[in-house]
Amino acid sequence: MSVKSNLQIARSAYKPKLPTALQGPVKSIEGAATESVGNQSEIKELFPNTYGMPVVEFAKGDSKTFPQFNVGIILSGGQAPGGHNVISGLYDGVKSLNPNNKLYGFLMGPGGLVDHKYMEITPALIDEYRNTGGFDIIGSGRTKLEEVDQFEKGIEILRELSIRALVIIGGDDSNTNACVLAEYYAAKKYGVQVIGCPKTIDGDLKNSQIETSFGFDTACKTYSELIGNIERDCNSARKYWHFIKVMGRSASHIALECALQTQPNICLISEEVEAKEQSLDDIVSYIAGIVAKRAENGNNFGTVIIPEGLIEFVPAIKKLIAELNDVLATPEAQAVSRDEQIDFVKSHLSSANLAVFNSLPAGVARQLALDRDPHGNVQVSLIETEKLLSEMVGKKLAEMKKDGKFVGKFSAQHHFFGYEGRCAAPSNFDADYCYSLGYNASRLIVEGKTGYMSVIRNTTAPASEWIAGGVPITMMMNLEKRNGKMKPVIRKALVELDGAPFKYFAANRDEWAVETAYVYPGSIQYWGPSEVCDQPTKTLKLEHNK
Ligand code: FBP
Repeated sequence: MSVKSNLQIARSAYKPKLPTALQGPVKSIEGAATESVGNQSEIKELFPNTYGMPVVEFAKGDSKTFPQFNVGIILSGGQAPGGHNVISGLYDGVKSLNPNNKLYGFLMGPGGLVDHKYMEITPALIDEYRNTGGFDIIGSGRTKLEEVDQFEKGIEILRELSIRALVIIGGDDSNTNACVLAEYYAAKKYGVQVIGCPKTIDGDLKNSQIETSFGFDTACKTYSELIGNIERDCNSARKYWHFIKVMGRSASHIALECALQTQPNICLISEEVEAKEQSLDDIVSYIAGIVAKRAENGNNFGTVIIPEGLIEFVPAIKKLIAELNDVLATPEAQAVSRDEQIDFVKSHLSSANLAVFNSLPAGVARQLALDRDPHGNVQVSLIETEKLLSEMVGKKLAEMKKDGKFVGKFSAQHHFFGYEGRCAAPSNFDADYCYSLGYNASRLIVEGKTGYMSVIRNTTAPASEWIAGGVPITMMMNLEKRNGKMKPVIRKALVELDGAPFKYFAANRDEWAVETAYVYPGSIQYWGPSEVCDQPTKTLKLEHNK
């Protein structure tokens, strides 16, 4: 029998808050026809049945009765705090429409749909998981749902279980796949709706309609607690520079939010590195310069936050990765054995990219050349950028010492915070937000929507004032190159250098570099004063001028 912690027991009684509009029967208010964010004619041609649909907002409506229906749910991709609350919100939502409705969970991600592995979500099961972190209720996976065979295998089980709608909880790639599936089922008139839910700790699934992806809040608060603890240790011992890499495969939202919360001496932002066309040497010189400046004041310690995706944003390395992706996508590359792949890749790179490839430490070059996730992304979480940078900074400082430009000591510690935060018990924000997203999805289903993402807005206001509705997924799409081919994908939201969060950081970072201006956020609190328990991220507040 599993034993629960006292916190888990107390937390299971928490009743997530819902927007007022969802607390009872709803009516939907539809806006004007929409357009995709880019490549409008191509996206329209690819999605003839789901393109151009209006944005939908829910308001209080009249009570109605609904015939019984069943719903399926899939957790896709990396874990994010609050996934269980999306499921409990959806469960409560579909039961509120008709108590005989059933919710089925497909096991271990989209693969569960294809392989017909599922379980019914029962009242006892859902009660075990309310307000808990993790995706373990049904498991998650990264199978890419994109082949007609998979869609056809899916419809077999959806029909067998009389499932009317499938909810896919995922990031940009998984929601792109949800949209492709929605379009396919609509084109075939299979009568199954597909609804997406914006998940990812990375925070890069946001746009004019989606304010934040769920899990970002809790993950950032968890990492910020740990970074604050390290800062305090570092300010106590005064002998180490801590190089802390934080997750976020591509965008630097997590690094930036953690910096806003903890005020480290240095935080690198990948998007700025790219915009300023910085080389690895430029980055190393910047860090070494700050280490030297602090040493002049007798401060041989500090903290550096490094976004996980940094290496991909260094322009020379980005060019190399783009060519590697093209080379690896060819049938010849796929026929080559893994042992021979590095030699194959080297013999197919242009001379400029080969020079960059050869200049990288062997382990980093190997990671860039070989390991891809099923969506074709470089697995940046496996690249030890924090060690690479501290080693290079150490070398630079040794040279500076010879020239009398560095007078201190440099000793580094390394950390990588990623998995530590992805399954944390959701903060009040994520618990409420996720529950609302799931509950809201049930309303999109009875409104007959497909190819929509469940969306909750106005999230810097109290939950009762949140705005609930749906946005057509095609509206967020454009064409991008993936695995060597142009594909319709949801546009990833990177850190905007003219956005308020980055501007605030940039205006303060020089002071934080030299001063020891650390902030210690402490652990997530679930009970207590609202300014401690119910605050959204600093990113969200700055973006909304709060
Ligand atoms: P999602 O985009 O699927 O939410 O996952 C994001 C992420 O947590 C990244 O931050 C990280 O690079 C990656 O997953 C790690 O993947 P894995 O869980 O497969 O190790």
